[in-house]
Amino acid sequence: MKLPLLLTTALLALVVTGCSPKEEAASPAGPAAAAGPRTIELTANDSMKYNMNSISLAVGEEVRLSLINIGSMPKQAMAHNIVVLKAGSDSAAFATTAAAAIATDYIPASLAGEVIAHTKMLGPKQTDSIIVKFTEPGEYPFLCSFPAHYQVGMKGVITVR
Ligand SMILES: [Cu+2]
Repeated sequence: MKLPLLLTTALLALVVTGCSPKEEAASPAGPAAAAGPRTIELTANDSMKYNMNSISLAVGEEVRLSLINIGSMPKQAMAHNIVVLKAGSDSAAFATTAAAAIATDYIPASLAGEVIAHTKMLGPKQTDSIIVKFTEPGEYPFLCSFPAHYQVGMKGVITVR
């Protein structure tokens, strides 16, 4: 009769300790590090707009760039991605070449060397993310490579300092 009561008390004590906010604050490197890199959430919509066009990062900071297509138009007519290019890349030229690269989901093989990372091409309500880490300061262009979206304004810059 006494053993179950003791166990219950011990478990209760464990739960209380585990939930203590003081403990979390005391060891930020523990659970926080296990959760992975900071996430920057971008949205893309049927008006061909991202929710942000400039992102600032620290040199060496690892982040997850997550893109959600919040639109509802069919994928063949309105899909979105994020393509991050190397600093100094000509993003307008990339967009023009990419528009013809239908077979490779608008990522042109001939310019693959300029691409740091890219998400999948997303239809409505789809999401994808990429993890990036810049070891050099600079201005890194990003864009949506679906035909004509760059020209309408689906582009931006990741500034790394
Ligand atoms: Cu787009």
